[in-house]
Amino acid sequence: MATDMEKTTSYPGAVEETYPEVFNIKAMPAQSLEKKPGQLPEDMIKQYFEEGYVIVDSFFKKEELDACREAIEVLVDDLANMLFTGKKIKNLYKEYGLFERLTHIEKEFPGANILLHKQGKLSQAFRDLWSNPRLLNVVEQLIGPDIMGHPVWNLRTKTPQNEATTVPWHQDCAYLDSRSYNVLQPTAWIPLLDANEKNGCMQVAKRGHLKGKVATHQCCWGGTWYVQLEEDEMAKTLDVDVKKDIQLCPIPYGGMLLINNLIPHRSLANVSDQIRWSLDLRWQRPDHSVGFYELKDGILMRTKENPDMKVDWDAFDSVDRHTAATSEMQKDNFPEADDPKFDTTIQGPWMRRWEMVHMNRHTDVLSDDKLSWHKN
Ligand SMILES: O=C(O)CCC(=O)C(=O)O
Ligand SMILES: [Fe+2]
Repeated sequence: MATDMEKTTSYPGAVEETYPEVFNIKAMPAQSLEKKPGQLPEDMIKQYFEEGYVIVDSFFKKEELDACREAIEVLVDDLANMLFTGKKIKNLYKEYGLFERLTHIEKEFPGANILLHKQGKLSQAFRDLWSNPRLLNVVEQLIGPDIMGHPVWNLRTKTPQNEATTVPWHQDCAYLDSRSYNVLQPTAWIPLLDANEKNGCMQVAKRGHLKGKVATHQCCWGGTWYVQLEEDEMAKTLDVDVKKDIQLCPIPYGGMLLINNLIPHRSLANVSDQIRWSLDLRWQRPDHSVGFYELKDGILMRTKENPDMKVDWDAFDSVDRHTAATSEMQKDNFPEADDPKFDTTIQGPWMRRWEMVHMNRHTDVLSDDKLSWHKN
């Protein structure tokens, strides 16, 4: 029998099972000799499975990403108008361009960037990018011909020196329920300008996915809603050598970073004076759970039998994942925000999967019940 000293506290996110073969080179689909448009050389696909990431320096056509830039300009304009009409800001800052305007809005209404991050509708340009046939051809090299978009996609609104968009070390599975722990869910991280060390590009811990295990995370990091993975834990559980294995991933405009969902990664602080906009989009095979707590399903994009299918975007967009996550987590009797449109907090079920080492304005609305794993 375990003595009190030997008892360890366990959290729902922590599981002992490991699934290396779901994520390592054994999971690489057979590569056909004849390449479809956009497909990458086999050594790059191999690198994805062996190292957990691969940088594709040049992939998109200029007009594909320029369309996303224009869509973001519209989103920022809509946000400015909403804040102005709601008397939260006194100036629309129309004279500033895509890489500065939100920073000025943010100064007058701190958290404006979070409102934009939370808005869950896909602009047409984002839909086109996510289901871009050349991009899906690459995804096919990673997971095979049956492809579903994962419900967690993000527009990163990384204004300069902003804690809320400086994402600490994590494995993406740590945000999902345990059904995702044995599902390969590749992410394409796509910057909308040259992303580099100064403006807060990504870093990965090479080969940290090879154990096939989700390490112990904690919640929440600083004043944010993010889970965090300590470097010591990364070294201990995932065999990462934090001196040698941390890889900076600068990505030029037009390129992308492909990451494995078990690779530890983070984004650096943006110490430039421009906003580091990026999109992260995920996919997986449709015959596995997306692991998103039944809050929102994936979106089918392609099957072997029907590679050119029509994607049902409206059905996907009809569920707002942030609203679903928040209503699941808030105290029943918590006073509703004055106007939910201006609520700059984020909550989600990942907050009850890990030890809550730090509470902040995002976690204050959680019911005790939702934090009661220790009573189980
Ligand atoms: O863009 C960032 O700052 C973080 C991105 C990230 O964690 C992801 O794409 O999974
Ligand atoms: Fe991530």
